[in-house]
Amino acid sequence: MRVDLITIFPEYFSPLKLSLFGKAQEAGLVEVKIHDLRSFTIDKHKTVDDAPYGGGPGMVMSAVVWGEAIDAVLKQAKTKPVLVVPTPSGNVFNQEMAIKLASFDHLVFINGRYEGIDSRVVEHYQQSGEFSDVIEVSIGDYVLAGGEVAALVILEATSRLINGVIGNEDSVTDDSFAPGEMQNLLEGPIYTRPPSWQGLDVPEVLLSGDHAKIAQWRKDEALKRTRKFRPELQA
Ligand code: 6GU
Repeated sequence: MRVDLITIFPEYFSPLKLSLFGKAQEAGLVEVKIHDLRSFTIDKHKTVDDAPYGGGPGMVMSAVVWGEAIDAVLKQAKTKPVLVVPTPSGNVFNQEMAIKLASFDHLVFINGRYEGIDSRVVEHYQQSGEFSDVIEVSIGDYVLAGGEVAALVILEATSRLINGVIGNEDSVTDDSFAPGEMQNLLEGPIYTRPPSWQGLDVPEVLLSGDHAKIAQWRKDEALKRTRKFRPELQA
């Protein structure tokens, strides 16, 4: 997968060098390019924003500058990419969306700050046909200062679903929210050695070696936890 990230804060994406995502890049499974939005400005102050039409607080990011940056990324594209637009006013991100994003071979993230990006940017690229899809996505019901952290969240959830990125494929299929047996169940408690710690013992059943009984116990515990924290998932 190829990922382009456009931002006024390229340093926000330095964690992508680490851990699974870093290894995925070294292994050639993911190729990431970070672009500084300011390098596409034309004035000497490198302005990326302006006051909102109609008044109101804050500043709006310029469609002109974003258009230049996005067109430059499109020129380098080998296949039609998907445009991902992190915004608190998008669809709420979930595992199903992560699975969908993991199936594409090129994602372009445009990461706005301030009050957001001039709405004509999304409208234009929805119409132009240069992207196979334009996806506006929120990571939850709260407001961040910009899209960068949301893009990191989306990329972490997405990249671990790409074949070869995770060593143990089972840990993907056993995920809470993953389609299958455990869909709509939160994962229950987990333990490793020692068998007793601070007076707390690992549940007997996990030491029994009875795999059917263990699977049933895990399902029961998952159900208990789901009823406690996320009853709406069961409905
Ligand atoms: Cl994607 N962006 C911003 N700025 N705030 C958010 C968000 C995204 N998702 C939730 N809050």
